Amino acid sequence: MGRIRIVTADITRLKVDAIVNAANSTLLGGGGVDGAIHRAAGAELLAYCRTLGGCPTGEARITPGFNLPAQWIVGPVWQDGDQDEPELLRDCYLNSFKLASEQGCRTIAFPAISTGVYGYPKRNAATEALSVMGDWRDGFDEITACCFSQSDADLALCPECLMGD
Ligand code: AR6
Repeated sequence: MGRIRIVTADITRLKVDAIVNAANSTLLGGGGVDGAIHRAAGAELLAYCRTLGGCPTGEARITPGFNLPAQWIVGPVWQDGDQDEPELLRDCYLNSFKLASEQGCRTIAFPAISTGVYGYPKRNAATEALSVMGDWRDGFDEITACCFSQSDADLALCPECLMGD
């Protein structure tokens, strides 16, 4: 069974088989982690994404990493908690795991999907993320939950999140 680690880092710097993006449904770039990944991967990534025709919320698409190993994912837009957001967020993680595993990836890193521009409450998002990660431990050597600040990492380490309450 692989380990799950919670780190504070810039996801574009991690040496893993696949990194997951939190893109918008066009896949044509944005701010936040999406912008950072496009800058680090280079212009070839945007050219490749133009051929994909977008990606609906909850689904995932995979691309070569170009200057880094990158996989793409769309996070759900948080509305009021009553629009299937938890299911859609779980689908984001689930479909990313499926694609990465089909490609033979053994290590994978996720940002905190939907918790920035999309406004998904961070603690709820961490609970969902860590729960799906737990379901996929057998298929990977290492799953990294990549937080962008120490306070986000502390939040993900709270007992409620780790126990999936
Ligand atoms: N490494 C790791 N995490 C990061 C990095 C980084 N380099 N940069 C930001 N984060 P967001 P969303 C964290 O807004 O909420 C884009 O414009 C950040 O602190 O990037 O899913 C897309 O194009 C936060 O915790 O993604 C979409 O339009 C987390 O990554 C929209 O934003 C996600 O924040 C998607 O919104």
